[in-house]
Parts: sequence; C-alpha cells; structure tokens
Amino acid sequence: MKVKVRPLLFGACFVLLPFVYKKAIGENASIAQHPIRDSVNSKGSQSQINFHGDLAHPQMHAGAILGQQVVKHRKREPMWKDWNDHEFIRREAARTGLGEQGKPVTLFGHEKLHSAYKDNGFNILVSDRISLDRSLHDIRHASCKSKKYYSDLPDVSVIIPFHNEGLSTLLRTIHSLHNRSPESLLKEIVLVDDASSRPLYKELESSLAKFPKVKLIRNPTRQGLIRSRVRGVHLAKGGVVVILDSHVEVSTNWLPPLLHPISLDRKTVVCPMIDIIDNENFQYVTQPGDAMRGAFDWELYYKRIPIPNEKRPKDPSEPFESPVMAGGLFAIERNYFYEIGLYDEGLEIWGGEQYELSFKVWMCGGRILDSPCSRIGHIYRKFVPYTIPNNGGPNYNYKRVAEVWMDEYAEFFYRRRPYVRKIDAGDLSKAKALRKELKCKSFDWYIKNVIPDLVQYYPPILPPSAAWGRLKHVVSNLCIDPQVKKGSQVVVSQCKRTHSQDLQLTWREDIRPGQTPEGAVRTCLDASYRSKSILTWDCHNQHGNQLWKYFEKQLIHPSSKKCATVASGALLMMPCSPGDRLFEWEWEHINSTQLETFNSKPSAPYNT
Ligand SMILES: [Mn+2]
Repeated sequence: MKVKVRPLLFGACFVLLPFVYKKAIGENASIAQHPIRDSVNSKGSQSQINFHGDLAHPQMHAGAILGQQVVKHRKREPMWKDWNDHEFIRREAARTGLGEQGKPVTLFGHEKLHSAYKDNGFNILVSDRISLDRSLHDIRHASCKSKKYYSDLPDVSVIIPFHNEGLSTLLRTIHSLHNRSPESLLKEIVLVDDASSRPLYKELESSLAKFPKVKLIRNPTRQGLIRSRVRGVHLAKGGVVVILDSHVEVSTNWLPPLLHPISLDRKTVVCPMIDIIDNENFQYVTQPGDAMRGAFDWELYYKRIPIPNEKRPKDPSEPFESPVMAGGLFAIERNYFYEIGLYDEGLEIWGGEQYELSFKVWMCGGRILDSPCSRIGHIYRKFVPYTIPNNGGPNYNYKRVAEVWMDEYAEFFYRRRPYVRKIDAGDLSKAKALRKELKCKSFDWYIKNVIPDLVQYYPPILPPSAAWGRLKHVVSNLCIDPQVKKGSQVVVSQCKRTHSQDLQLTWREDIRPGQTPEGAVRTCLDASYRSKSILTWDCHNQHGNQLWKYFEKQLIHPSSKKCATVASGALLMMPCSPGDRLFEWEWEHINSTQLETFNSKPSAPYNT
C-alpha cells in the first residue's frame, strides 16, 4: 500500500547554524550590475532585457530603424574575464600525499572489509584518509584553461540535500566548493539534511562553523530528494541555484562555465560534465564518452547517445544541447525555476524528476546545455545503503511524468511497463494546468526537434524479432534454458511446454529471454572467444559479444567465430562446422523476411 507523504516544506525546521553572510563591498557592487539580478528584480518588460546583445529586443529594433547604432542601447558592452584562480591552481599542482591529484588510494588488510562500504556504498575508510582539501589534476579540455567568461556573472546558492551521508565525503564536497568557487560568485551553500539518523551531526556542525556561507537545515521527517531540493530553493537568495549531490568534488574553475550560458539566456539550464570518483579507491576518473548527450529508453531508463553531427560544436569546450539532464547536478536561474513551477509537487521521494524538469524546460520555451569546461566528480555508489520509504520504486513518479508530459507517446512507455497502467498517480490537475498556463509545446515537438535521433537508438515500436520461442538443439532435443540471473552460465534442458524457455532474436540481433520483443528482459546471451560457455549479461545494445546470427540452422557468434552446440548435455561454443548436424538449432517461430534482412550481412550487424 502506498502511503502518501504529506509535503512538509515549511513544517518545523531547525536552523542549526545561524547563517552569517559576509557582505564584501566588491561583491555588492557586482550584484548591483549583473544581468540576472536586473531581470530578477524588475517585473514585466524589464525581465526580457538581455543587455548582452539580444537583437530581438524591441528597443534595439527601434534604434536600428531610426538609423542609430544598436550598440548605444546596450547598457554597456560585456566585459570578459579569466576566472581561473591561477595562484590556487599553482598551489594545488604542488600538493603531494594520499589521494592528492585525484590519485587512487589502496588500503590493505582489515580495511578492505565489507564494513567499509556498508553504511555508504563507497569505502568511507579511504575517504577518511584523504585530505578534505585534496587536489585534483586538471583534466579539462586544453581550451577550457584559457577560456574567458563574462566578468559580470550572477551569484549562486548551492543546494545540497543529503541523507545519512558520510561525514568526510560531505565535508569534502563543501571544501571543494569553498576552494574552487570564486568568492564573489558563491553566495551561500544550503545543506538540507533529510532526516538523517546517524549521530554524527554534532561533528558536522562544528566542522561547518568555519564556513560562514554554509547554512544547514534539517527535515524533521524524511521528505526525499525532490522536496528537499525545493525546500533549499525556497531559502536561496542567489540569482542562480545550483543543485548538487552530497558526495562530489567540484574541479578547477567549475562555476563560470555553468553561469555564462545563463547570463546569455536566462531560460537555459546548464549541467556540468560528471566525472567518476571511484567508490573503492577515490581515484578521480574522466567520464567515458565525452561526445554523448542525455536520453532515455521507453521504459524511462536514463541513457546517453552520441551527439548528432549537426548539434556538435566545433570547439569541444563549447556547451552543447542536452535533451535530458542526468538529474543530480545542474544550474538554473532561481526565478526561472519558479516560473516553470520548480518540480511537480506530487513527485515522491526519488525518480523521474529529471524527466519532469527536462521535458518541461524544453517544451515550455527553455533549453538544457551541457558545459564541458565545468567538471564535477561524483561517487557512484556500489549500492544504495539506505531504505527508501514507500518502497514502490519510481513508477508512481514515471506515471505522473508520462501522463502530464508525454501525450500519445505515453503509450510506448505503458507497453513496456504494463503494470504502471493500473497505478493511481494521484491528482494531476495542478501539473496539467501548469503545462497549459506555460503554453508548452507537445511531446511530439520535443521528440522531433530536440531529440530526433532517439528513435534510431530506441524505437518506440520495436521492429519484429527474426526468430522467437524455444530454441532447440536438433540432435540432443534439448532447449536453451535462459538463466535470467545476470552473470550465470546458460544451460540446455528438456524442452518445456510453458514459455519459460522463450527467447527472442531481437532487432538488435541479440538473444534475450521473453515472449514478445517488448516484453523481453534486458539480459542477453553473451559469449567470448576466450570461453566455451555462454553467459547472461546486461544487454549493451552494442553488438560485439552479444551479436548472434542464425544461418542455415546454425547459431553463429561472429565476434568469436564460433557456433553453439551441445556435447554431453552441456551447451558449448565451438569452432563452426558448416553442414554439421551437431550444430543445428531450430527456433519455434521464424520471421523469414526479417531473418533475411539480418543475414544480408553475414558477420556484422545488418544496420551498420
Ligand atoms: Mn549520488
């Protein structure tokens, strides 16, 4: 049974640390002038003015018509600035010690025990050994290192919700923000403790005492990620809010590349590149696949797909459009966040909020950019170490998103998660009214304009499988028995009348258990040239070890140049032997047109 958590955004809250904000004179001066504040503070037509050269502004057109110089109507020319703190960068480069320069730290003996992981999903003992101020080597693209941004950027409130976070990882997040953010741009850090139960908060409070910009508030009851962020936004005073996770390290000059695109266009949401901090040894590793952007499949799993050529900037340090944010880390102009209704208040604890915000931003006149010069390391946990209230997974949230934003495309989602049709997603009237009020475009517009390449990677309607049903070895009369447990060896057993042995030779030319293409699970038959056995593994959609051909009754694995057979009751991969009956297999059903298409390329994927 689902128990609704009542929103408690303004309920009893305890401000544990009085928030004292240093008012530097220089900072005040910059606040008075910067564009975001100008547009935020004044309503109406003023909010449309973008003095960094928006030629669409009516005043400028009037000026042009009258033959005056357009530039006269700008408040002033933007000034450019190298925001890199070169002195700090030099000092950082000279640091040595455990974990410095983002290097891995290996512990031995008792410290490698599971106990090191169980509270956090990462090795807290390693974290505890590394300086809170540890240095990171500068992994930015070379042209980021000399890139200039406007001197007049908006100031920032960083919002960090956390629940039972490790003390040293949380503090390193704060230290990295303190060390690597320009003093004039970092207005405050709002930590939202989402009802943590661990008794380390006396220590946290005293550790934070030396950071006057940090404000710590606490939810008396668990609210989840989404409402905790919203609560932080309500307290924020900066022109821009930056949402961060509680176990990250921001890297060199991370902030200006996030803010600059917002000062060009306030309806822009900007995300950093998310690098990997290893959960065992805390090595800082560049994220794989730089030229990728956020996407999703029709089960609403977050995916990344290549940037299409026409959307790829020539300069790899320039921001590029992202259809879907990863969710945890982004910058957004504070008032714009309010204008688009923050998050849907009906969303529960976690999941789906990145889709809600991403669809809303794009469909309602904004855009999302990834900014390659802004890099933040994030610890991806081994496992989620805490319980999630209302344990029903994110399907409730997904249904809200599908119902409010996805129009006729919601059907493709429901076909893959049919059980979600029955979920009651609560009252949607407010969320739907907001979409109407903001005069947002359709989901069809979003698909066709923002992410037209999605259907090529994740077609809404799957092409038919080439073969499906039981897969029987002719001579032994045994059927492949797909173990759906990931990583286990696939066996053959007596053929059954039930559908438990059903497989699909899908349009991706992989083989996965399931009765229908849409109902197939996400584990694939995976073989390798090194081994005689077939394992099940997560389908990676990249062919390789998961590419199979079915030709003249043989089950061929092109990457290892081997074929499947059965010997002494065991399923084996052996060198192929054309015409040999010991290598013959029969599928229960065949779509011969599709099979011919697949076999138009005998040893490579047909669609490459
Ligand atoms: Mn995280």
